[in-house]
Amino acid sequence: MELSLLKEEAAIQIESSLKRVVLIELVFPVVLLIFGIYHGLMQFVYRSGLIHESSFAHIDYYQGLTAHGVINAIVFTTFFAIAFGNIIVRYCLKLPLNMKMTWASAILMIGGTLSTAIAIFSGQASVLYTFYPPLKAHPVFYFGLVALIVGSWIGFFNWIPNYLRWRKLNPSVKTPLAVVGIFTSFIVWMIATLPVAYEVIVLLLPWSLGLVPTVNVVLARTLFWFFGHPLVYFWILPAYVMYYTMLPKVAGGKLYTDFGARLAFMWFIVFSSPLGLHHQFTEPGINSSFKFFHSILTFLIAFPSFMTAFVVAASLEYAARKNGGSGLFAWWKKLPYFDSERWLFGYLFCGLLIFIFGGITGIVNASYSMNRVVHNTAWLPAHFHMTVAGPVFLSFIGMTLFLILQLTGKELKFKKLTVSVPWIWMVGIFISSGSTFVTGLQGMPRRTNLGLGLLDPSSPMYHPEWLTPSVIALFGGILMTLAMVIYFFVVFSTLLAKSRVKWSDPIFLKLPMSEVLHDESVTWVENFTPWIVAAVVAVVIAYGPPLYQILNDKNPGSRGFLPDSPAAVETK
Ligand code: HAS
Repeated sequence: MELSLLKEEAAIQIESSLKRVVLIELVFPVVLLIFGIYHGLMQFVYRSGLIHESSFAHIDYYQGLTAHGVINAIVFTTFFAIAFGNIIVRYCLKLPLNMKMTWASAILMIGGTLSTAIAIFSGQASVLYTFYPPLKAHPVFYFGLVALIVGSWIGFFNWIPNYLRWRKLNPSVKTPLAVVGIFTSFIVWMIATLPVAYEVIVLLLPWSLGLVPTVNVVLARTLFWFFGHPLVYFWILPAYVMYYTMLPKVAGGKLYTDFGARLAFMWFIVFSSPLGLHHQFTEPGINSSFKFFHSILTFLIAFPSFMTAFVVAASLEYAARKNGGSGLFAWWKKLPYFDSERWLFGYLFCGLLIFIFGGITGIVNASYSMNRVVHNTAWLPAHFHMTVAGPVFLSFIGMTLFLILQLTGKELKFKKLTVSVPWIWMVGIFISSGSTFVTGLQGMPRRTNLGLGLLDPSSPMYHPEWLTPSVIALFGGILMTLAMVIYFFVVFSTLLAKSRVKWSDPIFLKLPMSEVLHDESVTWVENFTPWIVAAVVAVVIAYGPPLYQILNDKNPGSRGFLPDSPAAVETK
């Protein structure tokens, strides 16, 4: 990043132990991403009808899809959130972290990831990233997930004493906005992971170990989506931290309003969780009035994102005008879109552009009646590639590279190539998701190896009208893969290059932290407690009645299944 951009920033000396652990938390998932991205490309290949096989290179379609989802959406995001949180909390509160806890968290997460990976790559956990029953995985898969989640809890708990100490030392100062954002993300994570921990430990593990013959599918899936939707806000909130606290600075301006950002974060705490039934509109065994209630609540969670759109756009306008922009629209020209000294801008900005469409399509999904048209169709992966693979993924890979440079003291190699990554990725997403939105509306199913029937000319199920859009989607997927090949090339050649500093030299960290244009003081958005209490109340109201219904239904339970057979597998 341009040195002048970081010139006025406070430099915080980072303990070498923290440097090591954060680098591991950043680089380890990037290495796994190589597999995650490869299996993403293979999804496009299978789904374009290019091959008519159930596996490729000894990896089955569902095995590859599971690897793709688990690595990209669960492992990469959780590791990044912890690494970024460690850095934000250390940098903004200026208090050293308890390193034993930091390492314990990282080791548990790595161990968990490896055991999950063993289960997936040995073909014993082809259950997709949603892992909901009756698909059944090897116990090692579930143990791995538990370790990953518990490791992330430890990472979060480790920040709390520092926060409380900082509050004592600075009683009349507002908590730094970036810390508020990271804590919001992990408060949402805590609320979300409790039901999924129950699902995995109490329902799935005993079933997978053969201790009980059947599992309550409706209960398990309800607990999963109790986790699954707030999970998406756990993903997006670190990106929002960057949009509010760093993007304005990188663009050359200031954050437009501090109050707007804090209100958005607090709103996420309350409304991220009580709405997961919008993933289960078609699920039998849940009263439709509960589903309709969750549909209404879902519209409330779009509010902080709409607000973010306005606050970030206003901050960008301020930056562009400071850069010499003028006029009603002409100021857009004055943002550093392709500035190789401010390469981080493209990673954040392209994500925002993609998210406009991810957000609109989310609102379509949430509308109870329209959901009937798109549920379980190709529309869904198009939606989530414009959310988790848009703003989340681009901001995370951008910040990963930024932190690697800061922590190693290395110079960025191939700046122009670095700038090109988010733009190529964005074009790839627009092409691939654009055409899958269309086929989704025509009823093309998601999570399906289309080459085995629907896109096989020799099959009676052949849908010739889906061929062209699917090949266009494949082209988009190839562009996305190209962007990532460039990204890996930049990251690894930077990592392997000679450093300006010795490994043992002290590291002084500088983050591009934006000043605030309107620094309002509004006390009711400056305290977590009332918002957490409101979140618990909202969860009880939204989930109490459906859970009561599910638990009181006479549910025979289900035996385990594998994705390629309609017959149950025997439980021992
Ligand atoms: Fe979603 C399914 C509804 C947001 C991820 N979602 C999914 C799945 C994933 C996912 C992974 O109601 C699939 C799960 C599965 O495997 O089955 N989603 C929503 C709604 C929102 C939403 C209402 N989703 C996200 C985010 C995700 C994500 C964020 C990941 C990070 N989603 C649903 C529903 C389903 C669903 C249903 C289930 C459907 C089904 O049938 O299964 C909202 O939070 C979206 C609000 C967002 C906005 C956009 C704001 C725009 C911004 C950009 C501004 C740009 C600027 C640039 C400033 C309102 C902030 C300036 C440039 C200019 C040119 C002005």
